[in-house]
Amino acid sequence: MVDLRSDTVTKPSPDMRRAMAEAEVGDDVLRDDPTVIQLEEKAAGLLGKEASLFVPSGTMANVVSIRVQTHHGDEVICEETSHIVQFEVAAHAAISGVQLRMLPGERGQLSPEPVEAAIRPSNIHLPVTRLVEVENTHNRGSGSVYPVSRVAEIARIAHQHGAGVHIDGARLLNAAVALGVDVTAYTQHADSCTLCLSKGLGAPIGSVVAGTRAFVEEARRCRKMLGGGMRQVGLIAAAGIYALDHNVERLAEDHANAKRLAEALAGMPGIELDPGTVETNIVIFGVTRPGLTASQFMAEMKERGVLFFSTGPQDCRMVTHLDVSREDIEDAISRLNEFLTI
Ligand code: TLP
Repeated sequence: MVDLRSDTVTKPSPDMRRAMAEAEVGDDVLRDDPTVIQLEEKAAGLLGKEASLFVPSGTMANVVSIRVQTHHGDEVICEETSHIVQFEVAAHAAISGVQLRMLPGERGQLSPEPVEAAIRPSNIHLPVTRLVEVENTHNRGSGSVYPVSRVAEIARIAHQHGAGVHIDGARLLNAAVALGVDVTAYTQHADSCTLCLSKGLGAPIGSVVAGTRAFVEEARRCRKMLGGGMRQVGLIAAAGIYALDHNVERLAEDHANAKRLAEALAGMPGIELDPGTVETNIVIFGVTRPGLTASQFMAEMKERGVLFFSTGPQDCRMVTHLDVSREDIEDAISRLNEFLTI
């Protein structure tokens, strides 16, 4: 099976498992786990922030970030296909009581002018625009990478109007590697940012959320409130440290594999795809063969050993990651070709 469902499907390598087995641990709710502290310091340094917090998932990272920086009844500006809107079980309405103000974007990206136009003036009838959220890379935007200048301009506008900026950086290192920039080129503009260790970086569990020391202390209380206070979790944090030490630069291989896959798919009958849109490790394409839906295509290819998800009635997503080699990609390409050229 070539598993292209998500970069979340990676399994810890033998070396990563060894690091986990050998981790020093303690009760992290009591701040006694040296491995978690090491991971949090390392991630804060990487992201150029005062502090960071280890959380179980990217969803919880977004939840605590938004909860800490908003009040019930506030508004959060975001792009309409962003993960916080589509795939977080309405957590931000349910837990933070915020209204998401969804703006249309281009391949998932907000533009500065509509953000500025959407910021609410002070008026007794209106909610307060408290936060602007940016997702980079953008999942449904087929892994699109924000230009650094665009994030800087959006943040300048938000801050000028008294709103904060949150980056959903589940795949932020993919963006940094794709552009060949330091990740702080983005994070310096954000009040809070997340990073998933369990996606392209290959750890089995976990994300970090970073910001000022005061923000992270509040985020820690919020994590506890949500039941996310973990005990001897250095076992898992060790995988995160291993991932940051070994699996960042190699994201470029995933990007090259996604590009190869996209270029091959674009030439197959019944597929609509501009390979120019593939900047990182996510390939989203249309299925145009008459009578074939995306879910039928998915089921047919599962039979033939290639796994991926449909993302709409006629759209599919394939994601490359460190458990998929170039040979696996070539193998998937020939199986896809075989089916589509029948
Ligand atoms: N994305 C997953 C699914 O939830 C769709 C995937 O397979 O791509 N932000 C972004 C941009 C994400 O893509 C995801 C996960 C999250 C946050 C949430 O992370 P987890 O799954 O750890 O809660």
